Amino acid sequence: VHIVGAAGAGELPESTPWFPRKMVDLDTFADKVLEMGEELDSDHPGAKDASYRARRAEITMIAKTYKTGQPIPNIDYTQVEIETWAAVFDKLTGMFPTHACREHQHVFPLLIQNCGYGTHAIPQLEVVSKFLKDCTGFTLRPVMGLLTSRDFLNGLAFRVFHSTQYIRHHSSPLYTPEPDVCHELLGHVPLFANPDFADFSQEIGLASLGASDEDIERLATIYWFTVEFGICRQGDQIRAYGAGLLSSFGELEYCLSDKPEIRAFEPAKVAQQKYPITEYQPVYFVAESFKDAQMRVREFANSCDRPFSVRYNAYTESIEILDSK
Ligand code: NLE
Ligand code: FE2
Repeated sequence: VHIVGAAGAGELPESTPWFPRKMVDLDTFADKVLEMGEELDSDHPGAKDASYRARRAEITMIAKTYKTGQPIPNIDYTQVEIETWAAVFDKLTGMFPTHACREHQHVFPLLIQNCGYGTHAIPQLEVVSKFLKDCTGFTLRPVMGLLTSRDFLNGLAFRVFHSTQYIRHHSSPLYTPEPDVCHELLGHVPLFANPDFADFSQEIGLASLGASDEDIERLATIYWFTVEFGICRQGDQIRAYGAGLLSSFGELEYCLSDKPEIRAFEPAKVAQQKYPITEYQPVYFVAESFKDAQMRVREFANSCDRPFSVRYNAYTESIEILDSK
């Protein structure tokens, strides 16, 4: 294995899409958000609520100006926002014991003890990010809304998770098609505190660096059916580990019912699966364990047509290019 030097951009094939090499390169993603982000879709429950829109704009300003290394500014959440959070929190914590995977259940009490999880307040990203850093080296970065799949997945290579800070509209606590702070804090955060899951997520991120558009599409689909909507076998039961399930009490109930179709987690097949983004998933894929899923994703990544491989150097917070392929 030969490591191409840090200034080795010229040594990659010219057709290689740009990708972040250093943590600070993530600063360039800040204002490249997709439609559903900055401007709300017309069927979004908050679309016609002017004060909701103004509040979102206020909160997303933080993400717009955030730079690597800065503490994430706290938000002074309003009473209405706290009530929405409390309703979601209450409902979901009642379901976690019977629906969430054991890794999620293991971490949840630690979040209550260390990060202010509870119904009285919405936990702040900065506190949560520090907690995750101690657990697995993952950190949070505020984001204005949906990034492109490429940018979002590239962040995971650095163990950086882009997280929204605003909350869903108070009229729809049960389900929202887009990420919000309930989704990030109740769905994603507990899993990123688990070492195997952190490795698994970073594996997808590393595979995405400099990948072709087609491979980004495949990796984003795998991400969708694992990190967002994954279910896993635990003993003789099936449990949810995907954040989109763990933050929606409507879909959490539904995904373990006999209504959806369940298939085995085989990345090459998962990568081809079409999916809706504004309603419950018709199909879920069941992983045997995070380690097993990671091995399968690694195999899949090796089958992608990228002429180099990469590894993350945590000491320098940068990507090393390996020309071993
Ligand atoms: N449907 C999820 C929820 O209501 O929390 C959000 C999914 C974001 C991909
Ligand atoms: Fe998510």
